[in-house]
Amino acid sequence: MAESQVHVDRNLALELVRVTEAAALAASRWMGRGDKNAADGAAVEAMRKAFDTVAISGTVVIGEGEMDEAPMLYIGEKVGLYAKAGGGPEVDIAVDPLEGTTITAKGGPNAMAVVALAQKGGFLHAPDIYMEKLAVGPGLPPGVVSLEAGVEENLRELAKAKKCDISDLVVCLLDRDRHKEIIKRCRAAGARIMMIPDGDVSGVVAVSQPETGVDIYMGSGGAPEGVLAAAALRCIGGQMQGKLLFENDEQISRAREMGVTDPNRIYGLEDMASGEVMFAATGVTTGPMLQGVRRSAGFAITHSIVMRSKSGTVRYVEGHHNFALKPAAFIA
Ligand code: VTB
Repeated sequence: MAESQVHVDRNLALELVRVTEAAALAASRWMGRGDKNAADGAAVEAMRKAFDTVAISGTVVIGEGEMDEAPMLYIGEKVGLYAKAGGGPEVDIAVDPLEGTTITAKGGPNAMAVVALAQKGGFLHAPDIYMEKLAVGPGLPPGVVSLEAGVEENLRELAKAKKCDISDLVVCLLDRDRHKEIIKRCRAAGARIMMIPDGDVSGVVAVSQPETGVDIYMGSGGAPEGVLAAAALRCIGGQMQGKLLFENDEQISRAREMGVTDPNRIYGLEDMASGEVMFAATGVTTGPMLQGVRRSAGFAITHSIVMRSKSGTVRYVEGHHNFALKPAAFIA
């Protein structure tokens, strides 16, 4: 293994938490204020600044959009302490500074700031289109569910592997009209359903957290969010498949430019996030995965998760932030 990769592995996981903490702290100021763009903008800016202190030479591969449509954290942007000077470990970065902008604007549950890091070339360069997703937790036979199988078959096979009835299973998916058919078929098969308003990164990750009660994630959501969720599952365990859902030829040719060779390909976990991967998220508003930011005068408490694929260690980090002592860049 290259020297630089050893360095990545040893030192970076906790540094990533500081990046998601900064974004979550900034976004939390906008909770329930009805302005999702302001909430998102604050998270992006704080995350971008926080990256400047992280000892990497990073390239954003999943970000806020193309260079001409996003001022910061755009795809291709170099971030990190060594981004300009060179040196330092070269890594690829996937970000969603505020996963759940509408949730935050409404003060709803389960918004969070998310970052993942991989060795160079480790992430699928997913275009900003929809992805069909399917995920189940760890400890199940490989291929127990598949995007090639129907809803009923997947539920049947999962129930068999879990030695339970289909009626014991909980399917999580985004509450969207486009999911009417899946919902109908799940209900007809006897499964129970948990619909989430937004935030399918944590929806997917929920399959690997037994305390959430979610057995399987189905349905379509953002492709970039799919890659972030894949990074998390690489660390925490579980199975996931993703298929890009192209709506027109322009999207297909754009994806080809980004390296997608087969538009019909079904991606596995390793195809979306390979090699050594790290994942960090900080809660903005409270959900099943993380507590949201709690603020008082000059003080805030954050709750984060950080994990590494190499060790499989999952850490929950509670940060107590004293604004009187914090560098201005981290207080937004
Ligand atoms: C999901 C969800 C995001 O986009 O990926 C979703 O995780 C998919 O798009 O929080 P639609 O909203 O069009 O269904 C978000 O909701 C962010 O926009």
